[in-house]
Amino acid sequence: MLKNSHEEISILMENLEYNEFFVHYQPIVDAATYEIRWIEALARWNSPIAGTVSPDKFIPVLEEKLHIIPVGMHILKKACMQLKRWYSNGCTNSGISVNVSSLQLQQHNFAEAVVTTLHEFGLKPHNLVLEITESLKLMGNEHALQTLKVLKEMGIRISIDDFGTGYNCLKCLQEFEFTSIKIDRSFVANMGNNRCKIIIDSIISLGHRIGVKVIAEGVETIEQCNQLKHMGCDMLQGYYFYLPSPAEELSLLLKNDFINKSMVQ
Ligand code: G
Ligand code: MN
Repeated sequence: MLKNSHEEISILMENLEYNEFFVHYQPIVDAATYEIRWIEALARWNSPIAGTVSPDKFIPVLEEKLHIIPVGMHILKKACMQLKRWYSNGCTNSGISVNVSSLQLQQHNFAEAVVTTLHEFGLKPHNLVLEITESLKLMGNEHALQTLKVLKEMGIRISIDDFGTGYNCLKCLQEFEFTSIKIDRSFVANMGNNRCKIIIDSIISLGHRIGVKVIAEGVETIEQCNQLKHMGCDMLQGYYFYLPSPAEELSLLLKNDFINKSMVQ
């Protein structure tokens, strides 16, 4: 019986086929209106041997083996293709948010590859957000910072993911003008704790004082939702609103939501 340990996943990944990876989609909503602003593309892996493996387990192995570079691009392309499809079917006007590893940013041609992908699917830079984690590896890497600057100047939004968990988060904010901050879901999960609430409140004020939008991820209950809105959080994401779902499931939901909205306007 496979327990999906780091070693076992490493072995499974030796004969990797990129089409074993697929994408689930989870909306990010406006905290005031609950309208869908962005749809995050979340990588999923269906190993022919081990079945579905959690991203918390397979992403570190992909990074270690540098597979994250082609797999990350594969996910970006799938996500852009799906967004194009939603636009063509009149399902939504939200943009797509894609996770990017700092290892991808270190590639010399990453910015060009992103532009080529946007062109390929007829999308505009403002339709795309790139979510960056692994701040530790990002800072001090001039090429990665330069890549981010180039992408941002083109109009692509850059979000810092899992904020509050990396050692260098504040340094990141000093070195690069991110467009938004995503508060890590571990803070949201512990909002019942007063210290945690103060930390969230402080991240929101900090974000607003430096002119960035603040998103809370991992919102699972109405209490968390109301408190985050009360604290002035701009956008919310989590099981309380939408579970990560296959594109087809979200298509139906987006279409209905979009039709309802256009009828009111
Ligand atoms: O690192 P990043 O924030 O991109 O990771 C997102 C992961 O969090 C996804 O794999 C997704 O399935 C998961 N996720 C999304 N919403 C929730 C939630 O409300 N609670 C929890 N525990 N996990 C969530
Ligand atoms: Mn993310």
